[in-house]
Amino acid sequence: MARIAREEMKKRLAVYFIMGSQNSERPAVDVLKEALDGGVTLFQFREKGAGALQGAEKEALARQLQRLCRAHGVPLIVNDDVELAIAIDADGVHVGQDDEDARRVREKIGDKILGVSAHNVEEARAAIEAGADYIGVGPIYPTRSKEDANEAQGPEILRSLREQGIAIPIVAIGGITVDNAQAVIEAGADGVSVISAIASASEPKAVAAALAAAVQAARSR
Ligand code: TZP
Ligand code: MG
Repeated sequence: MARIAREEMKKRLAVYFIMGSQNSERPAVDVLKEALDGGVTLFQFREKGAGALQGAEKEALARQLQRLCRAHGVPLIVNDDVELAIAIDADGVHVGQDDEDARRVREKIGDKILGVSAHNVEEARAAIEAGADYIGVGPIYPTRSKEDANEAQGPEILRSLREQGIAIPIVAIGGITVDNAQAVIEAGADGVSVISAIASASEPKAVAAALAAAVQAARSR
């Protein structure tokens, strides 16, 4: 397998759903199933924070979610756990600035997808240099889903990165909803990444479909 092509990566980032068992009152499998039916294009397993599963339980859930993703032809990315990603042969890994060094992760995962969180142009350039396939930029809007989140930067950060020549696929994250999704695509993101908009929705399928429609509409402007 070769590294994912830039255009394919951009397409895949359209509706990037992130979830762990801690993000919903409902079973993660049920929520993901509905979200995939609604049109999620990429999934990240992010088992983190109070009450997060560990060890064999974490791996078992990852494998269950992976089965669903595969049935829908949607790649599964593992957050900050290279060993798990390799053990289950996931499609990729996402790391933050405080996680394992992106360059080392690239060495370990070969051609799998590598995503790196970046908050400014320096971090974006370093991520590209380290071999990232995409960067996650945020929080764009205030979020309650990440305890140690930085301050919200607004869609302007996306515009600013693009103006400074950052051409790598970008997914925006943090407080994104159906109502503000178009604004972040218009500012320069290739897709939107959400936890609560889908994981806390009473109808995950409808929200995923609405996000997909909003991204499509903004892209074709
Ligand atoms: N990184 C920056 S903000 C965030 C992460 C993981 C949480 C996004 O969650 P939500 O519920 O979509 O705001
Ligand atoms: Mg992290």
